[in-house]
Amino acid sequence: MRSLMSAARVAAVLFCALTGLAHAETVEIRIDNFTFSPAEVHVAPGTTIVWINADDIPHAVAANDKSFRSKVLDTEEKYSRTVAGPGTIDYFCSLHPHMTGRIIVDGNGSDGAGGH
Ligand SMILES: [Cu+2]
Repeated sequence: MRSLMSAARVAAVLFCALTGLAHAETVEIRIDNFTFSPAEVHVAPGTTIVWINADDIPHAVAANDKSFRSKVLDTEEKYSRTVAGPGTIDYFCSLHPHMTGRIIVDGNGSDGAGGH
């Protein structure tokens, strides 16, 4: 009994350590009025991007380089994608190609990456 309890405790601590290491950040991009908002985001590697269709018509998300493509999202539907990077990911709405957005995945060291 006692060993079972401590095993559970170790598992819990391990879980915390792992999630901490993963640095799981989430960035939301809302789709509204034929616009990705914000249209350009700067994120750290490992960030999960969540697109939410807040428009009353369907939209979809597709990478220019075809690395990902969502299904058609109805109102309030979501699509998420974790980006590795570093690099720039340009994407568009496959139903309305004039809708475009950009994800810039910055390197780990934040110094020098931003600048003014
Ligand atoms: Cu669209």
